Amino acid sequence: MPVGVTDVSRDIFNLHMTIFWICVVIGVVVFGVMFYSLFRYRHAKGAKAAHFHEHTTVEVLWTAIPVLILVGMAIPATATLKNMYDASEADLDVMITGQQWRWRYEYLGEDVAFNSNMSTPWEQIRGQEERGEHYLLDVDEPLVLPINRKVRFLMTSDDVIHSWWVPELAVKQDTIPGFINENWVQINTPGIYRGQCAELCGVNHGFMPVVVHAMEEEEFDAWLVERREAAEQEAMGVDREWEMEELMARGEAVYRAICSSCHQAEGQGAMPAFPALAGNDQLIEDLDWHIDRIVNGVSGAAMPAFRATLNPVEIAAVVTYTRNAWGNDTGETVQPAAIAELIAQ
Ligand SMILES: [Cu+2]
Repeated sequence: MPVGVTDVSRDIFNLHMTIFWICVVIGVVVFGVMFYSLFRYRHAKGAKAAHFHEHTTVEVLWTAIPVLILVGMAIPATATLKNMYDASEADLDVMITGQQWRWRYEYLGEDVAFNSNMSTPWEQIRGQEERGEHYLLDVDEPLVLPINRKVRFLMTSDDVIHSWWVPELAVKQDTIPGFINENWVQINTPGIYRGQCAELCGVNHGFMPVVVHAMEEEEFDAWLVERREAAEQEAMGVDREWEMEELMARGEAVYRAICSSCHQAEGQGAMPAFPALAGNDQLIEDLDWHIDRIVNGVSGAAMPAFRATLNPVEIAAVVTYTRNAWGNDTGETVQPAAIAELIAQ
C-alpha cells in the first residue's frame, strides 16, 4: 500500500495507519489484561472466583469506551470518504471504458480519444523471450494527465465488469456495462504510475494493464493540442483514396494492437472462442460479412463491435490487412470512405 501521489491517497494511507495503531493498542490492552489475569489469578495459586451478578459500572464502561473509539475512527474515515466521492468542479473530464481486453480513454470535449493496449510482447508471456522491465505493466498509449488539476473520471464498460486500478492514485473503480461510475484524481507529482484491471474479466484479464503518465501542466496542454491535430489529420484521411501498401502497413499495426491477442499473431486463431482468420473461407469470400463482424461485433460471442472504438481508417486498414495477409491473397482493398459511410447509416 503506497502513500501515493495525490492528497486523497495520502489521506487514505494515514487513515489506514491510524486505524492500524488503534487496533494495535486495543490488542495489547485486551490481551495484556487477559494474560495478566490468567497468570496472576490462576487456580494453582489458590485463586477463588468472585460470584457476583450484574455490575452497572462495568457494563456502562464496556459500552461507552467502544462507542467512543468507533466514533473517533468514524470521524476521519467519513471526512476522507466524502472527499473521495466529491468529483465535482473538475478541470478535465476523462471517460474510461473497459473492453475485453484493453482500456479506452476519451478526453471529453477535447476531440481526443484512443485505445490503450498492453505492449508486452507475447513472446515474453510464452517464455520464448526474457521478461522486460515492466512485464505485463506496459501499454502502447498511456493515459496522459496533467498534475495539479482535478481530473474527473467517468467509468464504464463495453462488455463485462472490469476495474480500473492504480494504487499510487488510490483509484480502484469498477467499470460496469450500462452504468457510469465517477472518480477523480489530482496528482501532485509528475511520473509514470502503473496498475491493472482488478476484476476478473475473461481469459486475458491479466493482460490489460493501466499506465498513467502525469506531466507538468504546460507539457500536458502541448500534448493535448498535438493529439487533437493528429486526430484532425486522421479524420481528413477518410476522404482520400488509400493505396494497398499504406492500408497494409496501417492494418498490420491495428491488428497487432487490437486483434492479435485473440486471433493470434499469424491469424491462426485459438479455438473454440477465437476463429482463425488465415484461410477462413467465409472471410475471403464475403467482404460484407467480414466488415460487418468488425463494425458491429457478434452478439453473444467474444467479438466486440469496433464502430465506436476504431476510426474508419483503422477499420478499412485492418479489413484490408486481414484479407491479404497470411495467404489470404484476395487482392482487395477497402477504402476508409466506404467504412465511414457504412458507420454513418
Ligand atoms: Cu478487465
